[in-house]
Amino acid sequence: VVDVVALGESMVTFLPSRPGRLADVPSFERGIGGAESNVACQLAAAGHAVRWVSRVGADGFGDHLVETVGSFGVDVSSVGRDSSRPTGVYFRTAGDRSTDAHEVAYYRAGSAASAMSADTVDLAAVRAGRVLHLSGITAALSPGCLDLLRELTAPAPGRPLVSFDVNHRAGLWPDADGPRVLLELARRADVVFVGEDEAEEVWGVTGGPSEIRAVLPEPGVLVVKQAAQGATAFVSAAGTEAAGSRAAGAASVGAAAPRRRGRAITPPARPQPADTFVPALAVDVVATTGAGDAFAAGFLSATLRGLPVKTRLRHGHLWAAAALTVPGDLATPPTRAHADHLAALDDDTWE
Ligand code: KDG
Repeated sequence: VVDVVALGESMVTFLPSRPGRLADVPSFERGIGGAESNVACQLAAAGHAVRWVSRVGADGFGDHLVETVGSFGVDVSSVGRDSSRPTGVYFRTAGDRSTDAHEVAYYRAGSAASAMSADTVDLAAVRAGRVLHLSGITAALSPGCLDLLRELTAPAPGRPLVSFDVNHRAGLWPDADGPRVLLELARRADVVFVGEDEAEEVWGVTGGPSEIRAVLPEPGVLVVKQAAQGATAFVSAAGTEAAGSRAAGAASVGAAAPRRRGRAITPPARPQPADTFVPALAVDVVATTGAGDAFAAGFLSATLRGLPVKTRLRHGHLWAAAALTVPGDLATPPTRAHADHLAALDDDTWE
């Protein structure tokens, strides 16, 4: 049984040898990046059965990605190779420690992964897990990729639990469609991750977690990440029972609940379910890239284990703390026993 399938583009990543502007950095060290494969690698490192579905070029960088993701124990047998399109790469700078402002230069237009579509990926392999993890990055890659995400998030009997990280990357959207498309996809998912600052940037929502929930009431679980402050989860009674049990494999559920579509961004006039806030851990941040992916992986790991929502948030923070303290995207998550021990500490210790 596959626990989680993650679908998305991964790239060879070039990390700077020293701080400074992209124009000045003389050399870079090779790593790998890709929001969805980051989630996959960390879940696999923590012992979950994980598959990554994507496409890479028939080139050395494609080999490197497949070999490296595979070395975490991720099933890469459904990653397609494209001999006419290259593997994407990107360069980034170290950024400013206090503001985290860094430069990113993508070389991914026309990449092998941008040609993902319902015709070029194995849909049965994509839908075979208990959880399907997707992100808004894929929606921006090409019209075919967007159609694929629409197909995978459409309500369907026996659909896996769909996890969606909004992951707005302003530089990837060729037009002004991003906000509308990301909201449409998020509304169709079961578990949604979004940053508080991200929601402001994309949808202009300034009022914090409750206001974000008001524009996104559909997902059974909505997690609003509030950077160094912490994270708030909203869990709706019906959605969450189904979501939790589907992921944990405790019960079989039928078709996803019918969803309302095409609504304007207007807060609905109905009571919102309770929220749970858990503060983040204070760590010495080395680089924030990949921390959101680590948080999602930790939260999903605890979801797969049927743990309560507060514990899921704590696991998210623990895994994110590991990623925040390394320069690359990927850190080794804490062992299950260690994370369980830390997540069980009392509220005073967590605050
Ligand atoms: O979340 C980290 C990702 O942003 C990084 O690995 C690169 O996937 C990436 C992207 O498209 O920005």
